[in-house]
Amino acid sequence: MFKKVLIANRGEIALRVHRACKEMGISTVAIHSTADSNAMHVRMADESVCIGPPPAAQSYLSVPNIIAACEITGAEAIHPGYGFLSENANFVQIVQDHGIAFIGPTAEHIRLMGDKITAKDTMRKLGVPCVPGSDGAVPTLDEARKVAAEIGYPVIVKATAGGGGRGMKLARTEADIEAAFQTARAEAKAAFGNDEVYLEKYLDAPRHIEIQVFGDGRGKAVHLGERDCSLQRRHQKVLEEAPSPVIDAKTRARIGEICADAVARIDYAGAGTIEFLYEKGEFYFIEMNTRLQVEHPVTEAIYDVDLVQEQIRVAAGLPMSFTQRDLVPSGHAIECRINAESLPDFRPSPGRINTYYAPGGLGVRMDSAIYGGYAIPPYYDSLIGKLIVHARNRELALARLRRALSELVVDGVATTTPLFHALLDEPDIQAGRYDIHWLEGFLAREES
Ligand code: MV4
Repeated sequence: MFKKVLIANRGEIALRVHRACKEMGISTVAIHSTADSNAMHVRMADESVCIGPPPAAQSYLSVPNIIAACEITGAEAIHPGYGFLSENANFVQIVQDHGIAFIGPTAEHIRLMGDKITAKDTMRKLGVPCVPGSDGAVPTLDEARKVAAEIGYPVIVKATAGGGGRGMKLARTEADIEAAFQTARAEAKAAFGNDEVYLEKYLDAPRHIEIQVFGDGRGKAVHLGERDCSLQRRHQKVLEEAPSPVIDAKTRARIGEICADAVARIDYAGAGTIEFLYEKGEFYFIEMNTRLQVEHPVTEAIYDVDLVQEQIRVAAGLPMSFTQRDLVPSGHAIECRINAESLPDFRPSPGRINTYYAPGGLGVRMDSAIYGGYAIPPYYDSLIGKLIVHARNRELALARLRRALSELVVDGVATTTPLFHALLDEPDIQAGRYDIHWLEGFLAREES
């Protein structure tokens, strides 16, 4: 096992990884920008290295500075967390070229899934159900017209290099296809330096359901069920839950086995998430994320596993600590993303926190790196904490969430906490009756 791990991230996820390391007897190295000298992830780590000025491009994204921090401290492995360099294949290659272990999948797997056409093609060949669409790239407007007529309107034009909602254009009818195609290409070129696009049948009102998978890199893999992440605003998840209110045990086993089998056959290593749109009882693959996700704690709660410790084990060449038979979900978990943003417009509200009181009690987990007196810097993501509750069933989890939210105190900056109180009062939320468009509709109704 590694003796020392460098955590190439900040905030709550850096702390999350630190905690996993300490329980495994591993010493930790934090990296930080000059804006984060007083951050909790730095204070809690065994060692820390300042790697640059506040802008992420010169600190948390600076590959040479991170490699240097490893060499200075003698860290044998890097955990990337989520965001920043976590899905950067070139970074993974450089890390390994320096004799450092990357806690995550191979550069090849990251590259494969980063190209959305290759990802979809690979998954389709592995037996994963996909959204009907073009076979690969659509190079010309003529070709786009032809494919769209075949699959039928509405269609969506997506960038091969996109993902997470970036570089997508909807064409409701034939009258929209020219603009959708040209705009998607132009935006993809500008954003990713790659104007390749593909077409899919547009699903009107699906849910976003993602399957957690985990591989040992040597042909063994398991699934840990699904998370329902349909409640999003501008492609940012707001609240996630597991299990999904609309997936039963048989459906979970069926899609879970398809996903576990797919990643086993490509020798996938570590944690991964296979994203689906789910509509009228059918799953449609859209993308795979080759990292630990923000919402991983809801899966940890119901499966009673530590996904970060498992990532570290596999990266160190050890077998997974469970088999599929060991993985039996129990109860229901819900996560709320607490952002330092002011409602109703979600404007970032960095600044000093006066008082912080974290909720607690049975079935409550608060993953956060804030503290009373901490100044939230304006340079990074506005996520300041995740409140995760777990209870025997969904109704009890909702009641526990209401109780825990009412205990939370973050004084001095605006947060998204009031939104969750409002959501808990909604009959649709109480009934689990929502799709990927529900939240935007709710927020529009609240505005007026
Ligand atoms: C779609 C879709 C409808 N049909 N693809 C947005 C993010 C990216 N991961 C995929 N996205 C979508 N792809 C087809 N064929 C609708 C969306 C979408 C969405 C998906 C998940 C969660 C929230 C969403 C909000 C708007 C659109």
